[in-house]
Amino acid sequence: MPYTAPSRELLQHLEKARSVVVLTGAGVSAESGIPTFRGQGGLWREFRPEELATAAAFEQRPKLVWEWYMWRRQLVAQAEPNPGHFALAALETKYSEFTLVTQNVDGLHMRAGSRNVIELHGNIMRSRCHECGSPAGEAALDKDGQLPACECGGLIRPDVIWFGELLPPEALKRAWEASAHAEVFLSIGTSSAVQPAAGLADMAKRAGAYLVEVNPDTTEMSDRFDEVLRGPSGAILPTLCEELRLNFSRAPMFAV
Ligand code: BV8
Ligand code: ZN
Repeated sequence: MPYTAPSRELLQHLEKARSVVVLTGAGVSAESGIPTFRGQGGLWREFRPEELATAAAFEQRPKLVWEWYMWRRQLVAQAEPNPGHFALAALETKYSEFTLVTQNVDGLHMRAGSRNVIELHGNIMRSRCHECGSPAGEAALDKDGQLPACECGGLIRPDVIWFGELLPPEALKRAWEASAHAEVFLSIGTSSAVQPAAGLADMAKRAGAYLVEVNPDTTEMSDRFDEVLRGPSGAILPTLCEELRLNFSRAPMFAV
């Protein structure tokens, strides 16, 4: 698929910047075989994510919601980081202040070697109690369909943030602070449809950052970006690294 090459202006900004913020969404993991939320692959059985990723859905149909997450967990377990993930890990090494804010819950950025990662929406491979919030490791629906329960009696759920739930305050504060000081803000593989994550781009813009969108399609915020690179992140981000003379391997750079 043809894609837009980074402009000279963007390369100059990236050469001179001290602080860079990247916001990623499901599109970055699409080339790792994980379906996006709102693309054609986003459906599971006859449900849309917004119908299942809520506390109400879990309270009403915990087994159905767990089955959706078990299906996604095995997709994540089989997935490998793609060149876009590795390119972001390489990009991070170039800056003293680099923050990768992700809406994704698949952990692929850390597996690719990214270090300063903020998981705004949690992590699908972890579980926690829906009542008391205690961490519950990787507790899951067992093969007989038994729902995992906490000692407090509450049901255990995936450790992700559902619609209508507050984001982890510490993570959100760090993401806001980083965006308010960004000199370059790259929004990659997100439809910019979900708040408060999508609002980070506006914060960076108000702080005078150079805003770049990397996405094969237009999004509801495309016209607010200084530059849009139309195409898949798995192709565009390695090109960006090559233009910045950053070499990167496809293997995680740090033993994790
Ligand atoms: C909150 C974790 C305060 C779970 C997710 C009414 C009532 C309650 C809340 C609201 C309301 N109205 C609005 C809200 C706020 C709501 C919201 O924003 N709703 C939207 C839908 C309108 N937000 C919340 O509820 C947040 N909490 O606001 O709390 C509050 C509390 C009570 C009442 C009011 C406010 C919580 C939001 C977090 C929800 N959890 N996920 C899970 O994963 O199971 S969100 C979910 O959407 C994922 O995390 C996902 O990452 C995120 C955003 O989606 P994208 O990542 O952008 O994915 P998408 O499929 O949309 O797009 C993919 C893009 O990639 C596309 O553009 C595509 O073109 C592109 N692409 C495809 N291939 C490639 C590519 N790009 C690059 N390369 C490729 N190869
Ligand atoms: Zn509990």
